[in-house]
Amino acid sequence: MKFILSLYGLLLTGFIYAQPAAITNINHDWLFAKENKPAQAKWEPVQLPHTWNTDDVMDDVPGYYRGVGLYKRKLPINKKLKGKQIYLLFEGANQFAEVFINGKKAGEHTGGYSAFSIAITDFVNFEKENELLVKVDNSFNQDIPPLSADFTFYGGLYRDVWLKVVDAVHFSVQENGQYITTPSVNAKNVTVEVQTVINNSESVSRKIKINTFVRNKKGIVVASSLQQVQIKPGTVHSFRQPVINVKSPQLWSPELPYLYTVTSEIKDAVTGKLLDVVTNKLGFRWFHFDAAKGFFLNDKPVKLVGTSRHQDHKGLGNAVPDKLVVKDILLLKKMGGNFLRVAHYPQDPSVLAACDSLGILTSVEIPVVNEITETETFYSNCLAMQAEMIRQHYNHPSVIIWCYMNEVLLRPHYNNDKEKQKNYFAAITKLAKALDSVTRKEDPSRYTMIAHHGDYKRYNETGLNNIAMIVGWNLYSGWYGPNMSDFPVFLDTFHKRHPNTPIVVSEYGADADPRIRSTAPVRFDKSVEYTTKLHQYYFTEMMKRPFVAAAMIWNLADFNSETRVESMPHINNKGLLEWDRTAKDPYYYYQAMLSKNAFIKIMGASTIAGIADSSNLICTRQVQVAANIDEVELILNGQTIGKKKTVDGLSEWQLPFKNGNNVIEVKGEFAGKMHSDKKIVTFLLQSHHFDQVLKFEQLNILLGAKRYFVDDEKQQWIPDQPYKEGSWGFIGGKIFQIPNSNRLPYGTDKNIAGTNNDPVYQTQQIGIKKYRLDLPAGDYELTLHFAELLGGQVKELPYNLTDPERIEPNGKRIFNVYINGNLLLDNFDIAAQYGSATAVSKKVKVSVTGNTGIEIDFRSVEGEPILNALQVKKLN
Ligand code: GCB
Ligand code: CA
Repeated sequence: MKFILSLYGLLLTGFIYAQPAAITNINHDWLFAKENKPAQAKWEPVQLPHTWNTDDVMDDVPGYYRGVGLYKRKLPINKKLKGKQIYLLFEGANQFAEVFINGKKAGEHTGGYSAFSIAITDFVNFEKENELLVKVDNSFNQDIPPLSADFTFYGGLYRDVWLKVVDAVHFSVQENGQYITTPSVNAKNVTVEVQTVINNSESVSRKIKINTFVRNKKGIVVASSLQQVQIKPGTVHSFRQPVINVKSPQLWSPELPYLYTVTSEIKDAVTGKLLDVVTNKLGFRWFHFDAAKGFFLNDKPVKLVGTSRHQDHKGLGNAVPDKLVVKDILLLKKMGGNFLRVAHYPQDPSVLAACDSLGILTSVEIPVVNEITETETFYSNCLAMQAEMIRQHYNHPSVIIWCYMNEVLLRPHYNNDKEKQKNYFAAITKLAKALDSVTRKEDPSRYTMIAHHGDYKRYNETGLNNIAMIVGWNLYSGWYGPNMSDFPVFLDTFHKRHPNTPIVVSEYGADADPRIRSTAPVRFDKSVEYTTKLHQYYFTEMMKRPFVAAAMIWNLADFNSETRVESMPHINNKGLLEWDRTAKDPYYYYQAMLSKNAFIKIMGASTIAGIADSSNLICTRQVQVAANIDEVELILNGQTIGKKKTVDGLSEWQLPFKNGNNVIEVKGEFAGKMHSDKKIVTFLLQSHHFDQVLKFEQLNILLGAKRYFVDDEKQQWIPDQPYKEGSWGFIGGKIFQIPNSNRLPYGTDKNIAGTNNDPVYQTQQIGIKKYRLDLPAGDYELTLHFAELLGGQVKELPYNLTDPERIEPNGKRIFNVYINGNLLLDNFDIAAQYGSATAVSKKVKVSVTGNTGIEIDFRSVEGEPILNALQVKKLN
């Protein structure tokens, strides 16, 4: 909780140093309407942070409301404030905002991710109550980045809003009142240079004193400066204070993120009256990137390892309170991360404040993603966003990189018009150069970066590899690209060609749907196991290469991307944490690799289903233990299984699970002390043959799949098998694959309408002849699940990195289904009756007498019959 307090440092210092300015949060008592015209609005009460898109980004209807939303509230301004300057501070509004006071427009702001302030002194009425109205618009606008991206552009007043009252002479509120740099810094001595920006809104010239103090953590002043200046009426002036020396500084680092504070005060030179105060944090550190040896902090080599972060959260959209924002940074720290890529846009001020106090280095970027618009307005908006970002976040010791583009050559626009394409590429390069030079001018103390997708040739031809100081590569070999082993080859090749360019892996990762597990993980199956494997491989390869300065995992947590339709529609599942921040296995893998404290964790699901090994009443399954402990002992149900060495953070165990609850315990020694973990795994054992002693209750089978799935009702689904006598399985047909796709597909990635359990329907046995279950006599409930996987909308998605446009035939099939000779489905035509990519379930009661079991017959009338999933339940 320590730095929650420091977030409000500004407020607190107000009391401590008698700050005359007042800042009040006004998140409460708003009225909202999803409407363009105030007169027609149906108002509903809301509190900020707020977005209007929490629900419509999750439904089956493509798209979400992108338009105007109105926010209004009363704004009482005390009579005593006459003569003061009054501002509204918005930490962010997505993406275009206009501010009205008593019906008159006071100002506007373009861009959804920077803070802005609106001067309202001339608009407020000091005698009566005022009305504040904010019109926020998240419509597509070709001149405002981002134009397209793999995340959702939630509309709303989604960050904190404040009312700030200051004296006529005050530190600039419009940008930043205080800029701190350390022109020379080493372990013995630091020079601190402070520049203040002061506004005199009076009609007379004022003589003022500017006093700047550097205080250590205890509040003791370690250095100070004093300056007397004259400030002309109606002007804003920048003053560079005399350089301050701090001897024997306590340095800032991830291990010890020591923060000083720098406070500047304005006093009337004649009366001595305190007019305004501004305080920022300061950390003493120096750094550089070496193209061959990586990153150095305070002259020590540091491998930067961390994640990117999107700002949304389950149930809240992008309207996330500071407390949850800060929780993310704590989770990153707990994992052992020392880096955060604030992607793909500047985020809430509490992000960088937390990184400062927790010792996490960062890069921050503006949202120029995927593509640009070739207009002057687009360019000037980009440049303005970059300048806002740098000025607003200038003082954070955590920030070391300013980035300004992400994968801008992902879609080679104008592929059929080479002349236009040449011009478009030239415009991108020109914009990159302009952004890079603005960045270096605004802030010569930090590095510039662009993040590219893995197409070396395109970025080289356009010159984009040679503009920023650091090149970032977003690499997905083994995910969008077929082979994981292409990853180290790419790194080595680039480094050889550009031996003088520092490089970072600005993104890598794979989707893990926490509901999906596999004992034979493959690319695109969305299993947690595949993703753990990919992370282990990537991380190991990067650690071997000192020239790779940073490993930035994509992403800290799952996030909303409304256009994405995969096993979990609208969600990008590349998070180490789920959308609600529950940890997935890869998070534990990193914790084992990075954590300095003892760490031991039994990974895997806590409910598992599986078929018994031959006729034994056990099922052998692999369990991974993540640890930074050399040797681990594992105990299953009270019996020791043995000891194993941890290799690359993991030990792997083949465990014989029995039906019901199994207790797993692991333990090992770290720095002379024992550490342990314990987990209860509920195993749902399925008979190998129906004649086994195990009582048959239920069987849930995914056809055409090698993965396991837990549905909404916590039912366990297992992969299919070919029919075996005395058991069950399919007869005939083959696994469904997406036609004409060079991605090795795992079923379809379409959103299956009418269900949240998409993985039940995304795979199928195509051309199936029969399904047999040799069940004993009794009454059963049988459910057959179908979905036509061909046809319907095949969307070309902007995040789709390597796949060419896909041509898919329509699904056309008509078939009859018989159960034990009785016709269940007559001329069943799924596409015609229900449409494509729609869940269809057929339930029937079946009485088995004698030893007939259940036999399902599929007979084609036209095309190939299909079955996606099957459930049998024993009745009574
Ligand atoms: C990328 C993009 C990022 C996507 C990610 C993905 O390369 O930069 O915005 O979310 O890939 O998951 O596809
Ligand atoms: Ca905030």
